[in-house]
Amino acid sequence: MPATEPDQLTRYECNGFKFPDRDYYDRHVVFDHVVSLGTATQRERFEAVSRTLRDLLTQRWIKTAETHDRANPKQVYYLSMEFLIGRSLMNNIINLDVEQFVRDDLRSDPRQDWKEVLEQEPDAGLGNGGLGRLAACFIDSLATLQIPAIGYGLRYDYGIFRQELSNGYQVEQPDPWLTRPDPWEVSRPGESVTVPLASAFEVHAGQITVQRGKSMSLLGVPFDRPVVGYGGQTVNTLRLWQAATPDVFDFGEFSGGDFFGAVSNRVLAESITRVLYPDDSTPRGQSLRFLQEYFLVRCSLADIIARFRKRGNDWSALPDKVAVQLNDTHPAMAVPELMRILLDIAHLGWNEAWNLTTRTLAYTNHTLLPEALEKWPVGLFESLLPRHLEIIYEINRRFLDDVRAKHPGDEEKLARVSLIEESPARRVRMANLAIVGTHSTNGVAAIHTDLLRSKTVADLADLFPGRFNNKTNGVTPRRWLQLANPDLAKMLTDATGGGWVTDLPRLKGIDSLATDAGFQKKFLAAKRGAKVRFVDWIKATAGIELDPDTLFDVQIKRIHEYKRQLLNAVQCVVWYNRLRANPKLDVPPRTVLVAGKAAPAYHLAKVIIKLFTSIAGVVNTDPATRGKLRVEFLPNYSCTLAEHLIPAADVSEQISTAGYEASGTSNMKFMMNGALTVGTRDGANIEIAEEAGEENCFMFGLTAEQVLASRGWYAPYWHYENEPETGAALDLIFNNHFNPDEPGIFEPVRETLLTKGDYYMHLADLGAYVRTQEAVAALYRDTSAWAKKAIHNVARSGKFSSDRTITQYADEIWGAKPCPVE
Ligand code: 4GP
Repeated sequence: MPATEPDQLTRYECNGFKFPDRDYYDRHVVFDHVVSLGTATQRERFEAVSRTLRDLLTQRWIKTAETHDRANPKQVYYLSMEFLIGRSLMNNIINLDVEQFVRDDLRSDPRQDWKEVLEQEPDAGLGNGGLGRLAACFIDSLATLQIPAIGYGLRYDYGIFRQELSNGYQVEQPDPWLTRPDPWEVSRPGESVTVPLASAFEVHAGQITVQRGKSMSLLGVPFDRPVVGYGGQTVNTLRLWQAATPDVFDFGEFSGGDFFGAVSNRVLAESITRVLYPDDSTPRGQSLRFLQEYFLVRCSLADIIARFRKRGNDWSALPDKVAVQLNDTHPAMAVPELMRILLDIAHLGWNEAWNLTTRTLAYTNHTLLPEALEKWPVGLFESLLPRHLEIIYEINRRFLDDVRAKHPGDEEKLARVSLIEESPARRVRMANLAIVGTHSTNGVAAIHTDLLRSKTVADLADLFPGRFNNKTNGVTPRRWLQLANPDLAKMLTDATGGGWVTDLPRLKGIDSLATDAGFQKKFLAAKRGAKVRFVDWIKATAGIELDPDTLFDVQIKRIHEYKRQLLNAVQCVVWYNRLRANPKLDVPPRTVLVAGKAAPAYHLAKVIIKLFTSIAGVVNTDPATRGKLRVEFLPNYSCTLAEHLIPAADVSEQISTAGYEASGTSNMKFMMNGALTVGTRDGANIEIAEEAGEENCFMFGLTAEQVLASRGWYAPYWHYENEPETGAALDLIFNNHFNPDEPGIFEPVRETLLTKGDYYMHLADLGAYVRTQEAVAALYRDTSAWAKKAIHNVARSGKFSSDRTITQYADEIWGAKPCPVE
């Protein structure tokens, strides 16, 4: 190994980056792992590649922080319990724009297997679904737009569980993603934060037991990950907190002979960031989660305020220098915590503290499902955070006085808007706290914001009409197009002259090529290339063999009744029946691909997975369907799986009951990759159809108004009894056709769809859905007509870049501007 000084190792310079010699990489292989170059594993090579790239971005990372400290701009802080970032290696290569360097140098190691190297990186699965992935897209856009921003989250030891299938049932396995060193993160114990609690606690099965009369402190240790903006000018930070204890080791207990007691506090403290709650849109009652939320808020605000003061700012400048966005209600304790800081530490008066707090904080709502709106027992606050409760009571007292003055005598309104729910038990309503304590409440798609305003929190929207605003979601084109779909990306660059990666509306440039036969041909070739890549990958990683020359019809998302995977399942059975009745039925061969995780405690969601695997087991072996219909449930849905599958999709299934999906974001990823949406008029599907043109989508089903209007009289039995195909498909499921060895396991499906009234109105939409799928099949026969619509979708997807979304947040909520790093 040559003992050269780092500077002399510089080989060439491009884009302001000094590229190290491959020696850097070799050194990381050898010295980080103490192995010879010849014997290093692919995992060790992955770490060495990543470390070399981290070396490369380090200077920009330091410079970014220094520039922000010096310029003292308004800084954005994104607080989120979830960041579903996935893998970082390819994303950083693309955003640093160093693909050539990597190809020429880092990949010239003859013993390296690049595909294997990429597979070594675990997905950082620190989130459940949409909300967590949105946070990851947002920090990418913030860095790309050169907006000074820090994401704050938790460094869970275990991310979202790994889903295995056993006899077709979901089995949850732990995801210890940090068992090997993570090459991207930097721990900064010197910047740890103390988190005091009024009572000590014990943890058992996600619940804490408070031990009164004894207080306790935790320590938040920050771990930083680089967030590289496209082009590598700005490298922002994602700071994840890990829980520890300030008194690592109790020498008193140890010398007294209690060896286990001496480290028990440490074990207890670490349990705070042990696991991500695997719950999505279901009740989140577990008290350990309450502590996690407080821990995130306490650490992040301490850090924010320390930085704000270090830059020499006066307290009164807080809203001019700091914008804190609360990703859902999970970090809503930021309201009383910031008040506590301003009252007890800065010693400001109530009115000034309140004014600064509300102008600094803003809140995003991500769901209308009432069961997902968080409410924490007053008792938890009383024993652990009494000062915060005191502040919440005082906020509420003043707020209710105002409401009383505006609406004298309206006690019911008062009860509805109060921050405290009185019965059945006294609980703090976190959504009300977030709306009252911030200057902005936004929904994530136009229809969602309208429903939020007019239905979910109508009273509060009346009281604060100016606070409510819409920010339709977006996704980052870096990961979801450039990285995920290299063939299409290259085509788009050739056809538009480039620039779309940071200015997605430029894709409009290909709109006029939608009817160009040559362009269509290239487009279809890129789609086939993506299919082949996916087919190869899923065979290598999951052992599933698929035919790329079939229509790929894809539904990927958390399994939930409102997302209506059941509608898809029943539809598959309808087609199966048609093919059994008429094996010569002329339909294009279709592969229905479904993936998603069910929350471990959500029984029906797990039954839905078993239904798909059971249908697959029968349909895929029946000669009547051979070469015509294939159903496959893909295990362990993840960011990485989505990156492989979305480019390969022909059809994007977005079939939630209208009025229930806040936005959806996979719908946008599919659109930019040229899949046609089969969708209800829900969430961002509506805006997708507006942009793409109705004629380029397959919209069907009840509207949100129709769903609401028919609640009183809707009768699923009518459909079961009067629509022959509906009845026949359901009977096949109920009569154990797909599960002869486990009779009765689909009774919960009967209960949901019939006995309990089909709350999500699957059967109301089934007929229209099947007719829509007929139209899909007919269009797919006409390759050119299909390509034309798909190209229009890509061309018109510009609105759905998270760069647009973040620009709107920056302009309309945060008042934040880019701060270029020279
Ligand atoms: C999700 C919504 O279900 C989805 O419609 C939306 O696109 C996404 O947030 C991002 O805004 N909600 C969650 C959640 O993930 O945990 O509530």
